Amino acid sequence: MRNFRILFFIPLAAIIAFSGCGKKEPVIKIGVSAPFTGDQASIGLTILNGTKLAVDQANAKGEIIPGYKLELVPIDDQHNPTQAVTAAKKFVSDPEVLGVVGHLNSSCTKPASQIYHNGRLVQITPASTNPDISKQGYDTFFRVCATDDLQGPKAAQFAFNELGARNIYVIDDKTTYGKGLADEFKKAFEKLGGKVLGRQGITQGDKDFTPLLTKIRPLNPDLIFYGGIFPEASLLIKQSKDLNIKAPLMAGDGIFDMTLINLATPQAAEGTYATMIGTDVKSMPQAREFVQSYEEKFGPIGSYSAYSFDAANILIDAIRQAGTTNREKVVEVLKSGKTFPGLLGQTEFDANGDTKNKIVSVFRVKDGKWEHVRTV
Ligand code: ABU
Repeated sequence: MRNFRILFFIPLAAIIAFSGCGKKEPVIKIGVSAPFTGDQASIGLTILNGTKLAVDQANAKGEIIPGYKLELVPIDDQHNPTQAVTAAKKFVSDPEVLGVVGHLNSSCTKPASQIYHNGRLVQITPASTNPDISKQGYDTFFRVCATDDLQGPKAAQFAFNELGARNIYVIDDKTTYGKGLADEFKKAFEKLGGKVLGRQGITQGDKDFTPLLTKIRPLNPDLIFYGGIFPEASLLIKQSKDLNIKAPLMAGDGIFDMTLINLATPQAAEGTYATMIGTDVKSMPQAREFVQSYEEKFGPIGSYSAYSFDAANILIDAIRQAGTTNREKVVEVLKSGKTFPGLLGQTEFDANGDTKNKIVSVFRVKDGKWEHVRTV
């Protein structure tokens, strides 16, 4: 019996080898990197899922370049700049990778962008909003969302003009994004005539903000502005409510996630404000099909689902237009000033790789959900 098996398997292996059945189909790889595990995973996964949906749909529709299939290569950067640079090096060293969607955190995107530039590999970030990233002169860098030099002032105008805030306290998480956004907010708020009662930096991963909030309470601010991401924001909200601080918390896109509400508790999160770096995608008729397909596969759409879907589709379109697996040609298509239609409207990149769509929306937590207030 054993001899029979050997006699059967050797010719079968030979047939597979010589017929080409075992040969790998040519692929074009799309990298995607963000925190897929850890405390920021719920927003990082919206980037993975939005990109995956775009890649799956492109593969289902047909070939991008005749003979090639798209393959998604995800790498978890754990919102750690060193890991992000390692991920960028891995993508760059694989000649089959023609572009990357990522990263989430500006503190990751900024150092990684140099690696992509050296490797002539296109990077499109769906979420990193620090404005300095696109001022480094890297022509491989592109971004589909608005930046914090718009988001900060728009938030300040909303706080001053619409919420009537005059005396505020500013906290940030000392990251490229958090500090940068808080700086932009503070500058614009003071220019409007508002007063900043104090400012304090915290560290990502900190859990107890009671000493800081106890210091803030007697100042009686109208609003607390936070530059940072939802894990720390949710604790700031919960602990400020526990201390009976009346001031609502306002922050940028980094807190626009259902996890913030769940972690802070819906009761404590009620009345929290967040700006978002684009429109209210979910309510747009042209996004209905996307929302349905996404939710069937992954559950409710999240903060960067639509942004990463557009970023991936723009990248795929650029590869299709380049018609070759040469990275430099993909860069050239994206730099050419072409317009790419998508959920976020017509995306056209400026000379620095930033989208010309400069839209910021305000959301507020109402009845345990994020509610679109208006586009500002
Ligand atoms: N834009 C908010 C989260 C990502 C970042 O810019 O760091």
